[in-house]
Amino acid sequence: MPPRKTAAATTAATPNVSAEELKRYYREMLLIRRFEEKAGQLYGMGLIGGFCHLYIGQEAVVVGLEAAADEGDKRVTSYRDHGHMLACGMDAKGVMAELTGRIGGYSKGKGGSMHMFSKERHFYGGHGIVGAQVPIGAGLAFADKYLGNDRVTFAYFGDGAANQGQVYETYNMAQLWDLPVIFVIENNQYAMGTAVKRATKSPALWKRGEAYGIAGEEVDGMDVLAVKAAGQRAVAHCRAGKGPYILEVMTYRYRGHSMSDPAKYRTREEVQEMREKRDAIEHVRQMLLTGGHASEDDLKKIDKEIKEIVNEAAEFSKESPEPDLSELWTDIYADVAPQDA
Ligand SMILES: Cc1ncc(C[n+]2csc(CCOP(=O)(O)OP(=O)(O)O)c2C)c(N)n1
Ligand SMILES: [Mg+2]
Repeated sequence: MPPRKTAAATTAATPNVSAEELKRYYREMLLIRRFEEKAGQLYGMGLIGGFCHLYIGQEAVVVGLEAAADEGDKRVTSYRDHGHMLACGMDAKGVMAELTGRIGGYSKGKGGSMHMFSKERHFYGGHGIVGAQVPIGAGLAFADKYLGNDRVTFAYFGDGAANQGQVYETYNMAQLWDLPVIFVIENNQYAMGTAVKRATKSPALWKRGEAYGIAGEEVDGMDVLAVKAAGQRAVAHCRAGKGPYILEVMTYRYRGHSMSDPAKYRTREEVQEMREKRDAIEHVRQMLLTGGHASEDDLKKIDKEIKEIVNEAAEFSKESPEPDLSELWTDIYADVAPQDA
């Protein structure tokens, strides 16, 4: 990954960002990080079962792209989905309670980490099958095109998923039908224990869209403002009816693939270097401080607010009861076929 510009240079190059916006991004990224740290703790305490894939390190990707989205736009992603839910406005309590398998969770505690949805926030999961969300994303975009509105869909997937055949079938159809879908490749450098360079000889994943005539670009995913700017270009392209767009967002996950990861495929030094030199939250923090947009005290206040939200979510997720056995028989079939989108 190329070295990032200094905080001062980045501020100078992005004069159109207000202090309020910067603070919002700081707050949103911090919420994801603290939420994930808490989820990791609850997992360690045995309160979360099954798999749990944390998003720590990748926060700028989803916060930057949500900053480019409008109300009514849709999103669908993989199992590494807690950050996406929080960033699109889903409630931390409902997400955490789902992780602990409680009735107050988004799927009444019956789905867990990889099976949450919100019709209100246009969040369509949470998919455990690698790459499965990509054709689903194209389908969501197809619905919007069919209905004649100007919504766009963000279909997030990983560098590993980018080697799946269904991704390319989807590219072909999406371009053929000019579907308003943004394919977001979250390139965090690894697919479980496999580094990108061990899995492909053509590392510019976004360029694979060229074979189908799909426009795209690579973005620094540790810079929330760069992500937002690229997101705006992608959204404008889709809303103008020009078809899909690919964003390959270069990022890094600090934690293991899931909570059970022997971490033998990379060195501690590599992770430490990313944390120290490229951290997206620290980057915005420095921009706020050096630009005189916030004081240490202002930031401490934000940190405290976020901690409270996360602690409340954790309390709720412990106190909310487990679903009753009768819930086994509910939410299996839809009562009515959805008519709107
Ligand atoms: C079809 C399928 N094959 C394999 C797996 C096992 N698996 C789960 S996650 C994963 C790696 C995916 O990596 P990537 O797409 O880079 O996403 P990341 O975990 O880095 O976010 C694999 C192989 C699966 N869940 N589904
Ligand atoms: Mg990956």
